[in-house]
Amino acid sequence: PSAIYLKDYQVPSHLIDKTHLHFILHPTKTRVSSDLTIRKNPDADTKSNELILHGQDIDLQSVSIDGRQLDDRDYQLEAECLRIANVPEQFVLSVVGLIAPADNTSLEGLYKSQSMYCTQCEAEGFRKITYFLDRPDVLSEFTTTVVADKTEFPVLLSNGNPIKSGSLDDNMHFVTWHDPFPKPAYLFALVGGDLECIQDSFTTTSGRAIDLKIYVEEKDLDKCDHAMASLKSSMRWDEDVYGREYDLDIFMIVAVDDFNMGAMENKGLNIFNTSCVLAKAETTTDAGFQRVEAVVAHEYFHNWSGNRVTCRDWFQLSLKEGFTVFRDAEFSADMGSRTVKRVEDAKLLRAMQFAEDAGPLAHPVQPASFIEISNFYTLTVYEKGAEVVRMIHTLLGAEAFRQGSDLYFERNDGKAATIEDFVSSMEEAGGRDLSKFMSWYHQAGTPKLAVTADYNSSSREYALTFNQTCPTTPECDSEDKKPYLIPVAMGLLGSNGPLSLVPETDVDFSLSKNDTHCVLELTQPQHRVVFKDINAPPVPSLMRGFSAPVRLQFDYSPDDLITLMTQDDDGFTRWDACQQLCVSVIHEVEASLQQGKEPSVDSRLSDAARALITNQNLDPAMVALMLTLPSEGYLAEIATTANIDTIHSAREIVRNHLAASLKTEFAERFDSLPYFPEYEANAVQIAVRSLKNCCLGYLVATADAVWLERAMTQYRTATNMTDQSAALSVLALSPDSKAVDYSVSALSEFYQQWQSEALVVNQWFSVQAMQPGEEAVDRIRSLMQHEAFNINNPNKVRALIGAFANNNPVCFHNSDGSGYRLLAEVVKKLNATNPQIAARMLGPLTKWRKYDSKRQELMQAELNSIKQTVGLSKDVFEVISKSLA
Ligand code: HT7
Ligand code: ZN
Repeated sequence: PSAIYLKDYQVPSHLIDKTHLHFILHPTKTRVSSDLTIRKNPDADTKSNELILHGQDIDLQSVSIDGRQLDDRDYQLEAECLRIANVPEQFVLSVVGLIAPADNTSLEGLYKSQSMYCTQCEAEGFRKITYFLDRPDVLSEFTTTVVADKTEFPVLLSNGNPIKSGSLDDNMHFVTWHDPFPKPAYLFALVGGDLECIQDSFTTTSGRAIDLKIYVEEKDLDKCDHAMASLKSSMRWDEDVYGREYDLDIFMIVAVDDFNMGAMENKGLNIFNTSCVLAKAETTTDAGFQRVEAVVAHEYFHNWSGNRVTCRDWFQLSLKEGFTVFRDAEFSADMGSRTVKRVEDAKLLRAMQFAEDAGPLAHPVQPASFIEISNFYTLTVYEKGAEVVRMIHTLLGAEAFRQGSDLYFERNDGKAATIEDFVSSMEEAGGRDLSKFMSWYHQAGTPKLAVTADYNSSSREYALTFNQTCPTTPECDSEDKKPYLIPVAMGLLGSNGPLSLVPETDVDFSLSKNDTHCVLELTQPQHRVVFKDINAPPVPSLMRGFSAPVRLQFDYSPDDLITLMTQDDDGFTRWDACQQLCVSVIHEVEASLQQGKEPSVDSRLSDAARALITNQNLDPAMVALMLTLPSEGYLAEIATTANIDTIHSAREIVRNHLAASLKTEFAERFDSLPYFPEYEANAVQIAVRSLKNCCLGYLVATADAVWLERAMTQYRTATNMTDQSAALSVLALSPDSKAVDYSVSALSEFYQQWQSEALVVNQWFSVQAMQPGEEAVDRIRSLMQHEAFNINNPNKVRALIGAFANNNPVCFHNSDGSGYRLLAEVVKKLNATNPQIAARMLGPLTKWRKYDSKRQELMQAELNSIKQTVGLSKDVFEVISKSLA
C-alpha cells in the first residue's frame, strides 16, 4: 500500500450535479442503480476525457451513458475503480451493481446490523455501495428510493425529506427521499428496518417547525428521552451561541448495535451506536448520560461544521472534527460544570493524546500524508484539533471568534473548505495575522514549556523565563521545528491572594480581572517576562484553564502546590496542582521501591486530601476529581521508561495510605452526602454521586469488613446504574482476598439481572477485563467464548479486549507476554473481518518503546507476527509499519 500526500491534491476531473439512487434491499444481492448527472469540471487541470470512479466489492451489472449501454471495451474494471475513457462534456451515467450487505463485516458501506440495513460512508464507504467520485469535494444533490419487504422493513429512511412512498407487488414497498442540500457521498445514509420511534418537534428562531425522530428497536423505546432532550438543547444552543439554525424539515437519529465509532452526522439522518444514544437511569451510568448528551450535540453541530461547510479533502478532517469537538465541549460546559468538563478534557488529552503525539504514529492536526484515512480519526485530529480552535478563541476573544465563525460559514456555505479557509476567516474577524499560529496544525508532537523564575528583592521584580521546545516526531526533527504561538493564561499568588500584574516584556499580552490575570502570547523559543512591584516571591499560577496543550515544567515545591490548590481562583489550576502533588508523592514512593527502601507517603498529601474531603464549600465533583489519583496510564505516559509494576505498586501504596489515614473523614463524607431517589442526570446529582462513589472506593480499599458489606448493600439496593456499577467495580477490582466472595456474587448477579441489555453486559465484560490476577488472560479467553460475546460487534471487542489492553496494564504487560499474544490473536482475526477495528485495537502494542527491553522484544515480536498475516489490510499495515519504523 502506498501513501497519499496533501501536496498532491488536485481538483476533481468531473462534477456530479445530481445523484439518483434506487435500492432493492436484499441480504446478499442488494440491487443498486444509480443515475449520475455528470459534467467536466471547468477548474480541472487535466485535458483528458477519462472518468475514473471509485468502487469496491460491487458486482457490476451494467453501465450506460445517456441511455446507451456500454460494453466492456468501453470501460475498464479494476479492483478499486471503474475507468471510462472518452466521456462527453456532460452526460448521465447509469450504473447497476449488486452488493451483499449481510456479508459486509467491515461495517463500512451498506451492511446489516442484526436485522436492520444501515450505512456508514465516512470516510470512503460510499464506494462500497456504488461507483462514484467518492471524495469530499464532489458535492451532489441526492434523490434516493429504497425498496424492501413491507413486513420485514416497514421503515425505510434516507437523507433529506420524504417525497413519495407507496406499495409495490409481492408485499414490497418503497420510499423516495430528496435532500436539497448538495453533499459529498460520505454524508449519504440509508436505513431499512423494523423500528419504532419517539417523536418531538423544535421551533427554530425564525419560526420553522422541525420534526424530530429517534428510531430504535421497540425494546429500547424507553431509553430515548435523554437523547431527545439533548438534541433540543443542542439545537437551541447552536442558535444562541453560533447563530446556526437547522435547515431541513426533519431531523432523524437511528440507533444501531454494530457500529465502528460513536455516531455519524449524515445529513438529516444521523446514525448512532446504541451506546451513544440510549440512556435510562437503571441501565446507564452518569458518564453514559453525559456521553449521550455530548455525542448527540456533536453530531447535530456537524450540520453546519462539516455538512453545510464540508472538507476539501481528508487532510482537512480536523476542520470539521476539531471545530465540532470544541463546539460540543463548550456546549457540555454550558449544560453542566465548566471546570469539571475542562479538567476531564485535559485529563484525556494529557494521558492519551500526549502519548499518541510522543509515539510512532504521531501526526500533525493537519496530516501531510496517510495510507488509510480511517487511521486518522485520532485524538490528535479530534481533541488536539479542538484545543487548537480553543487557542484561537482565547487569542481573539469570544466576540471576534464568533464574527470569524459567522464569516467562515457565510463564505464557505455549500462548499468544501480547508483549515486555511477557517483560519483566514478568524484572521480577518480578529484583525490579526495568525501565520505564527499555524505550527499547531502543521507539526506533530507536544511542545514542552519549561519555565524558571527569579526574584530580585531590591528591584522588587519577579521574572519568568519561558523556554519552548518540541521533541522529534516522525515527520520532523526537533531542531527543524518552528516555534509555536503559545497563549499562557496566568496570574501570581502572593501571601494575601492574587497580585496585580505589571508586566514589562516584548511579549504581547492582555490583562483582565482587575489586572490579576493575563494571557501572554509566546512566539519565540525563549522569552523573559518581568513583573514589577512584587514585594515577595509569589507562586505563579500558569496555564490557567489549560490554555495550551503543552507539557508545562516548573519546579514547584509541595508547599507551592498546596498554595495553588487552595488559593488559586482557577479551577483547572487547582486540580492540576493537586495532581502534581500526587505525582510527586507517587514518584517518591516508586523511587523507594526501586531502591529497596521502605516507602513513606508525604503527610502533606493526606493533610491536603483531608482538607478537601471535609470542605463542604467546594463542588463535590471537583473534590472527587482532585481525590482521584493520576491513572497508571498517565503515570506511564510521563515516565521515560514505564515500569508498570512499580507504577502500580506505588500508586496502590499511596491510595491505601490515604484510605487508611482518612477513613473516618471518607466515611463521614460518604454518609453525609444525599441519596437522590428520583434520578436525574444533572450537574448537582452527578457531582454528589461522583464524590460518594469516590469515598466508597477509598473505604473499600481499607478492606474493612463493614465497608465491603456496605458496598455489597449499595450494589444490591441501588436504583440507578451509576451507584450499582460503582459498587460492582470497587468490589471486583479490589486486590484484597476478603473482597473475592463479594466480587464473585456481584458479578454473577449482575449478569443474571442484565443479560438482556447488551450495553449493560458490555460493562460486565469491561469490569472483568480490568480485574487483577495472574489468571487474567485465561479469564479474557474464556469470556471470549461466552454466549454474550461476539467478535463482530465492535462494542463487545472494545468492552472486553480494549478494556483489558488499555485499562489493565499490570496483566496486559505480564512479562510472560501472554497479554500481548492475546491482543495479537484478536487483531489477526479482526484484520480479516473489520480492518478499522483491527487497526484501532493495535494501539497498545504500538507503544512498545515505552517499556523495558524484554517487553519491547515481546511486543515487537507480536507486531512482526501480525505483519506476516496473509491478506493484511491497509489499515493494519499502516499502523504496524509506522510503529516498527
Ligand atoms: N464523523 C464521524 C466519523 C465516523 C467514522 C469514521 C471512520 C469510520 C467509521 C466512522 N463512523 C463515524 C464521527 C464524528 O466525528 O462525528
Ligand atoms: Zn465529528
